Amino acid sequence: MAEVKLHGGLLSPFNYRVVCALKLKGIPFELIKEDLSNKSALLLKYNPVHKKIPVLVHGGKPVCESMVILEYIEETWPQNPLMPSDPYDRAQARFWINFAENKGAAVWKLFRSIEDQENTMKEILEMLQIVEEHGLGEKKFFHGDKIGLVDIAFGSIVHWLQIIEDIVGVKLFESHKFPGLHAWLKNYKQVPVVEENLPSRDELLVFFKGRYEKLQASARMQ
Ligand SMILES: N[C@@H](CCC(=O)N[C@@H](CS)C(=O)NCC(=O)O)C(=O)O
Repeated sequence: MAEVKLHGGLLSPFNYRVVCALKLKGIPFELIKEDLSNKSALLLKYNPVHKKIPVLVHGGKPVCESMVILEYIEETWPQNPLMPSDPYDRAQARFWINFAENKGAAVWKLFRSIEDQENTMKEILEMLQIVEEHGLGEKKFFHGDKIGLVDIAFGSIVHWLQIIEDIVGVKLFESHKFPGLHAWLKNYKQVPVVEENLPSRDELLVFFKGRYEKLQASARMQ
């Protein structure tokens, strides 16, 4: 099998998506940890447009953007499918992946920008409400009984949101408001690959708190 390398970082939610998909498929890979304050020449070569992790390199060919990488993994290694087989159900899954990518951006905005936090929090609550009402229904996972790409897309958003909430000092993802999503998160975290690879809350808190303080200090200087 052609060599699989992942340029990433252990605490990145986007990297985590790729690790989950590769492990669920049983694909061996080498993780190349990038220092984002001093990006490697290879990362810049492989992702010259965004210069971000994760980048999957398969047989020397780079693929960028976490959800694009996940679809590539799904198409390249069909074992243990992470997308539904029915075209209509696949279209639904893509709808929710697209929703996660567009609306989930508010979570990263809450962390990165101290401006307009009230509106950002409103956007996050709206996103959670929509997923609660329309995304999951009575299902265990988004696709039914088994974990799939939509779960992986939302899993990173919701787990990291809980860390960001603690750092920013707000509480949005409350269990009485989003009981369906809380039940889903419990199921999601019980999947062995998810549980074994999800960075711990403490590690994430220390790392992201440091970054948040730096971001705030530089915003105050502007
Ligand atoms: N939309 C991208 C986001 C990737 C992303 O934001 N990666 C961050 C790490 S979590 C990064 O590489 N940041 C470096 C930078 O912005 O210079 C994806 O899904 O892959």
